[in-house]
Amino acid sequence: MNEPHSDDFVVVANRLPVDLETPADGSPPVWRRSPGGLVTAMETVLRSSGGAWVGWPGTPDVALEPFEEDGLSLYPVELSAQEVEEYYEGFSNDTLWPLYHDALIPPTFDRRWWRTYRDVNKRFAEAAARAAAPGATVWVHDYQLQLVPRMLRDLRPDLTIGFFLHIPFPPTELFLQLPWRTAIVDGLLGADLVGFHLPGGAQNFVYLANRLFGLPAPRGTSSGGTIDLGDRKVRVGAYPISIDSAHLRDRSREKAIRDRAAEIRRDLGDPEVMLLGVDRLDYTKGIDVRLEALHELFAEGTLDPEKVVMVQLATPSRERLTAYAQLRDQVEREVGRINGEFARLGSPVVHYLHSSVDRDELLAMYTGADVMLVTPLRDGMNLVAKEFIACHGDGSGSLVLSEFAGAAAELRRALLVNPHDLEGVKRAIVEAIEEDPAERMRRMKTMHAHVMEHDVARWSRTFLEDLQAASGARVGVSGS
Ligand code: ADQ
Repeated sequence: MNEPHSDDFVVVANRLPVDLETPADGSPPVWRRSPGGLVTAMETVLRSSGGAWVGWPGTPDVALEPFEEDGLSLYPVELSAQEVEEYYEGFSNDTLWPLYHDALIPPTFDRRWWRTYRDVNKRFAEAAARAAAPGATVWVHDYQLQLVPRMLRDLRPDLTIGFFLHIPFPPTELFLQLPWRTAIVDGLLGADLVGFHLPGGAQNFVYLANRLFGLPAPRGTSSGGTIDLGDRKVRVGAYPISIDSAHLRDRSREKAIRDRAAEIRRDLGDPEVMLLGVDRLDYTKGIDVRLEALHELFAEGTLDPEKVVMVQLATPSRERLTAYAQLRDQVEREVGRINGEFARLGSPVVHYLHSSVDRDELLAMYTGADVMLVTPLRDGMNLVAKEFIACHGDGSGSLVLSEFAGAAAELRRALLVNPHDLEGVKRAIVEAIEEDPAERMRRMKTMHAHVMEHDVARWSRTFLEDLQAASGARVGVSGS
């Protein structure tokens, strides 16, 4: 078999960093960078350290041998169309995703989906076991793979295993609704270190492990601690993820990006204020909230549609799920309503793109925008907020940020809003536009300095150092 050699460092995630796409014109399949925050973050980490990546190539029913790509060993995991429907669209995105995001829509509890989730997690664990060299470090990611740490430990007790959750870990009362709650917590406890974005998530997990397994009170601090399983210890902690800040800052200063930013503003009709939203089209992101606020501000005459323009980028996401199709209709109706009432011929007030844009175009949009609107009802971190800040090293620009995004714990100088409080969101948008320029610059400079210092390299370094320490402690305890 033409397998790459096994690796000392292995990332396991639902998706590979590249997706296999089959063009409609019948030409051969091509690899494209896959979307989302996890790939953005981990690709930066792995490209600098080397290693292997285990994941699904994004197309059902394709069996691929492991292969090398740009210095990385990629181990594709095959999923059938039915598994994609039950493990990915079903249990991951229609059970866990809503449950972990405050049950914004009711989670579906389906026993068949659960069985498929378990089977697919087993397949990922087996692939990771094949990819990992003796004594290797394996870093498992996200809500789709919460059973993998335990399954992998059973297969390969020699490994150091870390797990990081990219979405919020829910309040315990919500988590306890899950019929398979004990199996999920047990799955995670297979890791040496379980990481969350925020201390609150870590605390909830520690409490649940304690309650579901009747373990002794955990030792530790308010941001996590150590769970003692008797024969083994599991460390739990908070690791707020970030971005490749210096890279984005430097790129945003390049002439080509700045020229494109100016050109975008010209194309928008040289508005006095450019508002920007950038999201996957997801009901957690509060796209409807900001559109409703904007509609009311125009209707009341607080904002002038001749002077203020909004751009909303919405990456297509999970389109086969009903809640996502309904959200798309709702957002598009609201965009149509605002433009119908306030636009002039040839000059829309809201420019809405239901597509992904390439990285340079995105940087130009961030650089050119005056106000970034990040209003999720719940979000693990939200990298978009940090990306916007990285592109405003000159101190320009304002960030309106939901208190319910993980990023709000760090970006305290943003204009923080409760997205459920429409009047508050409206006030923050007006404040962002009318704020004293010196105060605006102080806010942005403070946030920019924070994002520069707390970048994704620091995030992964801290996690991996703690993982090594946790695994050292495990070996010490078990004597193996
Ligand atoms: P996501 O929910 O995908 O991530 P986010 O953190 O904002 O959300 O990351 C989205 C990424 O996709 C960003 O890098 C952004 O630049 C990019 N993107 C979004 N829309 C785009 C568009 N139209 N065109 C091009 N690029 C676009 C999950 C969690 C988050 C958590 C991350 C990382 O839901 O809470 O911050 O993982 O842990």
